[in-house]
Amino acid sequence: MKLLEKIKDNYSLIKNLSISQLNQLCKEIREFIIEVVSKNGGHLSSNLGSVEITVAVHYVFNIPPDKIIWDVGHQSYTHKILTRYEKFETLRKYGGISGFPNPSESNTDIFMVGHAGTSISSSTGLKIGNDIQEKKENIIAVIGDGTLTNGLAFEGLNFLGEIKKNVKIILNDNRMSISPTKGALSYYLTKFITSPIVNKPKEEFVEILKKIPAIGDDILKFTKEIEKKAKFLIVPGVFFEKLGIRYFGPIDGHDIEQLIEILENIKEINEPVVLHVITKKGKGYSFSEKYPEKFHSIGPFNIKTGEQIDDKKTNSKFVGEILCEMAERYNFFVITAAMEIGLGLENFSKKFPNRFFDVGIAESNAVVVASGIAKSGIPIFVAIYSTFLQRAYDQIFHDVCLQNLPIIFLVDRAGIVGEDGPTHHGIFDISFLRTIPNLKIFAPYSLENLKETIRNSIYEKTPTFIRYPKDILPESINEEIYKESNAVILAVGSMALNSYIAFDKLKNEGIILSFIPIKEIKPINEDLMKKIEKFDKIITIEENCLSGGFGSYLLEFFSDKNVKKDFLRIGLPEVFIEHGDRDYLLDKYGLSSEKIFKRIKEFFND
Ligand SMILES: Cc1ncc(C[n+]2csc(CCOP(=O)(O)OP(=O)(O)O)c2C)c(N)n1
Repeated sequence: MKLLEKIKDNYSLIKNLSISQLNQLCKEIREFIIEVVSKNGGHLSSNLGSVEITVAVHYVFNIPPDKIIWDVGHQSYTHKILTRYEKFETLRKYGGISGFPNPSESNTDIFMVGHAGTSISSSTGLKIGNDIQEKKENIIAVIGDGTLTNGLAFEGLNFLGEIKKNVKIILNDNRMSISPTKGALSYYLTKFITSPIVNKPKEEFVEILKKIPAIGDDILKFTKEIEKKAKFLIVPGVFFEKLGIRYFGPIDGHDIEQLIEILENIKEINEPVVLHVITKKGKGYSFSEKYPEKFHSIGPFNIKTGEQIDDKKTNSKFVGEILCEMAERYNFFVITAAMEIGLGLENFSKKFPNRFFDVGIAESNAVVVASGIAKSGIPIFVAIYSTFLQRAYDQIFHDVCLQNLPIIFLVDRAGIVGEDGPTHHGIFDISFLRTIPNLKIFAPYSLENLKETIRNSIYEKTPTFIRYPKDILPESINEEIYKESNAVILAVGSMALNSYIAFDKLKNEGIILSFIPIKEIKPINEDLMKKIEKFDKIITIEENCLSGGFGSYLLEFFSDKNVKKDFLRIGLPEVFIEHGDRDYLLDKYGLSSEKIFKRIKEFFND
């Protein structure tokens, strides 16, 4: 019988396992992760790299009441297997368990997360709150080296070092973000890992740690002693130590025995601690070891060949090609925050390495660097997912729009993304952008249109945002169609095709409408307003939340002019949309062609 089967109803049983059984357990977990991710898709490489860390934390700590706070949360599959084994096969499926921590699934998930950089700050806050209530819980934050490049993580360290709360940080360092980790800090960590002083006295270090007494002031004395004896403890950790955080490591993150030994010891230290753990991204599956980037986040794949089953064309790849073409003729830069591959920029970065920057998981930095480049007079594209653009809201306001700089934002994954769920859907950008002066928002509705918009954007004189969805847009779409009707459909960007299908079907049922696909969201296109003035009924359809969206924008426009129109606004409700298949969710929330058809029909029947 598999060990996983034995412990499935009570994961605390892992505490009774021997080291060789724990190794066996890790093997079984890896196999299970590979099997499920090959069917459901997911973050394979990161999870294969963090199996031993997770098992060791569960072995040493009592969860709950002790708490693991995952940073990003994309690496929590082993934790999910231990705490909800029977549901793991439903990973990322609609109605199944999420690919990220979710407190509504289990009391061992603390925060619902998906964006990088929060674990140190939220752990510190939790500890502050717990301490005043005299709750004795260990708090362990697990953060990757990629995520450590995020500004929020630095801010968190800075505060934790000052307030000196007992938070244990496990730095899972695989030298990879999605692509190799960028930035000076990564260089610094790597340099010490590979230097001979670090490697030499590792055994000595473990011996010393073994001797740390369980409680009392002696710990401090002993840790000081460690610093004197084992040089490598001091050298690589200077960065953390200067911030007031004790540093241990680096240690092998796949050596469960060593992990347990060290965690047992640092458990007793009543101070903030960083344990620096070295892991291999994609560990234990030949394809993900070889191509950790490809398997960072992957759709269903064939286990034997490593081939992704449905490797669809995407808008991202298409945009990457347009940028390559344009770069032959124009001089411009492209900047991204750790999402080169997802944004389809691999070819661009290879062909034009001097015109491409990946700043790491640092969206606000990307935007302010772009503002400097734009100020110097060179055109610059910021390529970013809609959801992560939220991280740079103030910079868009303060450093881009207030300065009226002609930066072009390629806002990918605008709309419902699917299996990654509520932290990743990009459904708020129209709303949060459209209130800011100076900027323009475009939502191209076809590939033809997307290409034209990007090509023209280089001549824009103001901040420009071009939003496009995850699924590939149609090649082209029927342009404006005017009929003898008192109602018009205004279908925004990604919704043009589904709306057109509904429009056509309604026509067959005798409901005659006019149809206008909408590319320009902001500023309000006055020509368009003139064209639609004659219609009594206006139907807006958009893949954005209704509040603050395009429909609201028009509603405000007509209301301000005291013009009465009958409005039907179709869009997403003001809720956090769960994870699941994109088409399924579009249908559930009324944006499939069928649901659009029904809704408009009802509107006319009413
Ligand atoms: C704010 C934000 N930007 C970008 C991402 C996309 N993203 C998810 S995981 C990841 C890499 C994380 O690297 P690391 O922390 O080193 O973990 P690893 O996957 O290597 O284990 C990125 C960039 C995100 N989740 N949040």
